[in-house]
Amino acid sequence: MPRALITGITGQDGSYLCELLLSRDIEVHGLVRRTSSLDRSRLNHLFSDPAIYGRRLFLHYADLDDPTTLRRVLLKVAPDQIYHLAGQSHVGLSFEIPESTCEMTAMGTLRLLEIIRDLPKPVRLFHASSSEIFGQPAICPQDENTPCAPVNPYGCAKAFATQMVGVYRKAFGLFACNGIMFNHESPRRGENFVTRKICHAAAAIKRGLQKELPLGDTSARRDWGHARDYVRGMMLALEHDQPGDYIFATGQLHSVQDVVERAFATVGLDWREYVRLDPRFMRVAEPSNLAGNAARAKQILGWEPVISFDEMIIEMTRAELAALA
Ligand code: G4F
Repeated sequence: MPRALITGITGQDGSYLCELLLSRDIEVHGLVRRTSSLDRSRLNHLFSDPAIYGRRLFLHYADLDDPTTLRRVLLKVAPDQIYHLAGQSHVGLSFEIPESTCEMTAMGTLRLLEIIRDLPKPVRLFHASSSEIFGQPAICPQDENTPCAPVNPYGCAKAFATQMVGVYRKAFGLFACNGIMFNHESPRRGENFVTRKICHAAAAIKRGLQKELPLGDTSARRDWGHARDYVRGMMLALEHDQPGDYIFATGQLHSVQDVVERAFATVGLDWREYVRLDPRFMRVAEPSNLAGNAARAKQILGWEPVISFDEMIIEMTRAELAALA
């Protein structure tokens, strides 16, 4: 049975990827940080299944800023594939904690590459990069050759990590891939990201549990896809016989306002009565024109997103309604 190791297994992408790999008869090992929080809610259904947890799914304590432990776990698990998804992923927050963002996202990736380089058994690496590396690009849509021009600390950290993956692939012959992921959402999205925040608020207002929805820039536009589609791309990248970089995107832009209107329509409320501008959620700098051209992923991996923007926002809002029932 092939063996995969996922950093960031308890997050949105990690949990979907874990389910996908288990369904393909791949043994899954996850790295988790030893913190006081034991919130692993996205994986609870797998942990409580005795046929899976401890038999085909295993967790290990390790941190990206603790290379000794990381190396020890990698030597013990001896994975065939590593999916590197961990890191501080909130763009707004990266302006408040730039040093720890770079420490985990940039240096954490470099540490992992250094360890992989020394492993006795060759391993395939997938690094979850981000459209934030492009910042405010002159070209739209962006592809794998669009220059990096980040406009926030998170984008800088991801640009460093992405380029290091390319350097290690060329210099040391590692099977290392970058997936340049545009925004991807789901009912498992963290609550401080805008789609989940809006869908949750629409449902909570409908249930009489919340009165209003404070938002930042509602004219901001993003290329939003569904996380389930994007983790399939990750797996396909490592199944291919050659390593490479791939854009994973829908190519379609929607505004935060579009999310608001779709979510509130799903619960049958008029958004105008509840949404208000709150400067606290405005960003110091906003990327613009971030839409991806995923032609390479389609041509080489046969990857295409199948879940539409509308389907996704409806699914997310209904999930919130169900959770608050
Ligand atoms: O949902 P967001 O916080 O996502 P953002 O900043 O685009 O970053 C996400 O996608 C990137 C690309 O895949 C990832 F690299 C990154 O890790 C993360 O997953 O914000 C989306 C947009 C922004 O323009 C923001 O300014 O929504 C705008 N916005 C408006 N009001 C808000 C709010 N964002 C948040 N989080 N909260 C608001 O109240």
